Amino acid sequence: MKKTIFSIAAIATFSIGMIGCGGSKDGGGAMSGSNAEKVYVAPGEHDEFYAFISGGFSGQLAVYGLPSGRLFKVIPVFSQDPEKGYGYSEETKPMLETSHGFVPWDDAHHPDLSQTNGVIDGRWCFINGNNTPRIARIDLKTFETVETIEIPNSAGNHSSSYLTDNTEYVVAGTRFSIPVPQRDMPISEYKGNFKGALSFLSVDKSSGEMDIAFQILMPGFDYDKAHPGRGKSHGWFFFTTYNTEEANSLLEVNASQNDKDFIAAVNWKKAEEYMAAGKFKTMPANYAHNVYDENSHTASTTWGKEVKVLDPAECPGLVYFLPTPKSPHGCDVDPTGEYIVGSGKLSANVTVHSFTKMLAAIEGKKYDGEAYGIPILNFEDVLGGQVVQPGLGPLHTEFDDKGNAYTTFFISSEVVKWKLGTWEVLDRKPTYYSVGHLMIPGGNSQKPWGKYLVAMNKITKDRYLPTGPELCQSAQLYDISGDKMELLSDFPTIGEPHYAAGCPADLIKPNSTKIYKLEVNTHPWVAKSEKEAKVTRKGNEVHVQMTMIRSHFAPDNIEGVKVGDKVFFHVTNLEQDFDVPHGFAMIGANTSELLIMPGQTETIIWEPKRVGVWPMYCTDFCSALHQEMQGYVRVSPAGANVPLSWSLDGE
Ligand SMILES: [Cu+2]
Repeated sequence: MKKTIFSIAAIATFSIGMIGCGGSKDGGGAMSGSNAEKVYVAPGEHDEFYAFISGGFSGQLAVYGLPSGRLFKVIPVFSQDPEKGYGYSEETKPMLETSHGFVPWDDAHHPDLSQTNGVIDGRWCFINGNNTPRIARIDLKTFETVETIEIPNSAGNHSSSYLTDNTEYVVAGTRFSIPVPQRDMPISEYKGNFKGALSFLSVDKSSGEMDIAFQILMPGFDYDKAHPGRGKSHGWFFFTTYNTEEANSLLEVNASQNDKDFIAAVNWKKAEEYMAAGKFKTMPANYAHNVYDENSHTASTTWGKEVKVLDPAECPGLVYFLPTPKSPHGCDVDPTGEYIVGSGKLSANVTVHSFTKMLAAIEGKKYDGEAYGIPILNFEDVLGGQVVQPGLGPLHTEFDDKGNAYTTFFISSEVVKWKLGTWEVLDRKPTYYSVGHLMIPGGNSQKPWGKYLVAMNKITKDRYLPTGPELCQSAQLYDISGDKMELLSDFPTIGEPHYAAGCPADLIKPNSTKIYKLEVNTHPWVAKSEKEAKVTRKGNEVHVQMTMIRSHFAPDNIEGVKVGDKVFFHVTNLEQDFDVPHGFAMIGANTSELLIMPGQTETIIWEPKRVGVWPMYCTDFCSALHQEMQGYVRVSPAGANVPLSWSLDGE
């Protein structure tokens, strides 16, 4: 066993060493004259594409423009963000609620954009949290996270979040199999007892709201990646599995024993039939469903108490296993829906399965045995073709609109372009270094826009100015409009740029929200004008309904607060102009600032601990008199009888 570990480590070290010394062979370098022009977006001009790049272990989602690689916004999703007050303000704290309590961090991996008829429609972006299994939905009108839902019976929510052609479902497959239901049992009894849940969440056509429609309780493998069938394979979903050995320790060796693992092909249309026929079991569950209301600017949590579960052994035709070379990672479906690309990390070739052949094999009932009641098809019967020895360590594949596929190779650190159907390698370009995912705008739909390719790299070594032991991770932009790929630029990313989704800016830009309308604000503590601003006391709770407009708070002098009070600042931004947020900060508050958009109300709690007169101020530079946007709160001793009063300019 030890020998195997050493040899895998040796290959990795050798390869990284090799590419580290390689340097660029792109003639004049990536930023030679014409390439620089291709990524140059003149001041004031807009980029052609949006790219939504996951922040990986930052838990967030970052918005970039292509081709410039400029960062526009970090959208907080699964992690608290003091810059925006997300997860700190009373209104947004519920977004991070889970059955494990308040979880202010996650590991965000795979964004995917909503689709209509297999084409990106620019409405929502979904992304998964791996660690405490969740899926989030971001509204692309406001670029805010508006929903998070926890996935019960799941662990390491990795084969997630991918969408079907009409956004009927977003899926969440468990990476780790676990006891279902969770219980106290010996780990050594893993095999045959642990289960892997594949969850299908329905998405409401108008509101976008998610609901767990059903789960399929699969054998105890690891469900790594997934993609929907599309076009001709619409109605199916494909998941790569590894650890079909069902090992529970030293997986780098023990889960690499089988020559082939599986792609699980799930017929979700069939699942709908079984659900309608009542073939499910209802299991008790407890999961948080958090929804942000745009009018009250407030999130709330409801608790799911049960989940409907299908057992594939009792539902013939629901799931089939396609053998695929060992330890596959990516599971990618081409724009026509015919080809399912399985990338065996430890395989010399990239194996492509044929959907048509799969249907024929199922029709002919040609099986090569079964696993836990799920039929296994013959490898040769479902083989569409193989790209022979294209590189080392294939991970992920995306597609352009000309019948080409692009696969990343982690170990040999390159992107390889190959032809669907003929399987010939057409081009290869190095990445700097150790590429994971790649993204072509629309490359995960029936309609890719095959102009640019973004490679997301794990290691950057000598690519940027050093910043101590921690270097940025990075994306690289390639022009793929011609026969040969051309490296155009590098740009650093936040966290780990795990995966990304992109689309033409025109699908999103015209719908972007500019302000929240004050007249529809239904926040219970809103003050819609300075006249409505007031301070009220309920026991030791002091509620300040404060307004802000360039460049003052109302009120800006408050007296009668005492040590031991809990002061709620409910702050409404009265501005009704685009791009005029105000911030709010209070000295000694054990929380973040508030960043409040025009028309919005947000709340922070301040518990003053010391007697004195304490200032507050606006944190977001809002006008020429931004520095004048300030005020004071007088804090008296606990037993004092200073009456509660508030004023603006003495009134
Ligand atoms: Cu201000």
